[in-house]
Amino acid sequence: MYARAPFSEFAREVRQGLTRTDQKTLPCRFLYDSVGSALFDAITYLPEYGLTRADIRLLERHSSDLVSLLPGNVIVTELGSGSGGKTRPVLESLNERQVVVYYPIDVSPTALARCQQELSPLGTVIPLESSYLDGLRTVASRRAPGQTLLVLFLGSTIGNFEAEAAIDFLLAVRICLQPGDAMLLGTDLVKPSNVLLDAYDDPTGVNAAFNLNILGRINRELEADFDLRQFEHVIRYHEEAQRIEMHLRSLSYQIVSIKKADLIVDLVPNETICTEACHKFRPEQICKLARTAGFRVDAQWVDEEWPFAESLLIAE
Ligand code: AVJ
Repeated sequence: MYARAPFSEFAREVRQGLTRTDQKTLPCRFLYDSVGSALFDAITYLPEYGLTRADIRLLERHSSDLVSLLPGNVIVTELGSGSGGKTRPVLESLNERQVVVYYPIDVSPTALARCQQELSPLGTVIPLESSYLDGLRTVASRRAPGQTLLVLFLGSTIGNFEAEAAIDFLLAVRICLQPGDAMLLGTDLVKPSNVLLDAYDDPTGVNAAFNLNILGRINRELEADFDLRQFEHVIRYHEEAQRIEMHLRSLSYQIVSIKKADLIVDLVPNETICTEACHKFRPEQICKLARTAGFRVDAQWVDEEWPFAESLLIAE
């Protein structure tokens, strides 16, 4: 009897999501292989998708205010830095008053390499290729006495967490911090549903390609035979839950084999696979979330053009 190779983390999570009896799912973090990251980059340039530009505008406009609210010697870390494209204004403002030490945390080694190359002129950049919390624990263990830690969590990535999981995540971050440490939290705000639907289902089809790519990735990395042309990109907005959902809808009855997950999946017409949930917030909800996790909110900046907020959370 031959011993099957252990499943990769990707294979395990794909099995788990596609064998669910209620709603089939795929974890959204697997959207970001090199193709997916490039497609997401393209999404951020779309006229319909204002989130990233709002994030950047607020950071450019308010980084000096932010730095002026932080005492003493600050070290900076970023959860999910990517190539650090948005972080420059924060480091530049800090650089005006101290030597900058910045720990970008990301799972993508290519993005971290680009981040180090681009931001090293502003100070010491120490990339950490790890999960958010493991990386944060490493940074917290390296802080010198009297140093304040600033954690950047930008781009509304917090929106991918379900409500309970968002609290649990912020609590886990809080545990790694000391009173007085800071977290800058970027959150996309509630806005009219037609604006959101256009942002996640743009007429150019970039979001659709970003979504379909997760099936392409499974084909490439897990030897599967998904026919991407038999799936359609679908966006649902649950107004009450302030939640955008990205789905792939099966256009026919299909049987798909995923060799490296030792799995055969069948999909009936119109059945969907949910690939991402993006929660939107109201400013006061962010303050409540912060308080629940042991932070007070010392400042909140909201973009006029595209409702998005940067909130400065201080560990209590
Ligand atoms: C990277 C999670 C912030 O929710 O807007 C963009 C991802 N999904 N288009 C978002 C995304 C579809 C994006 N986040």
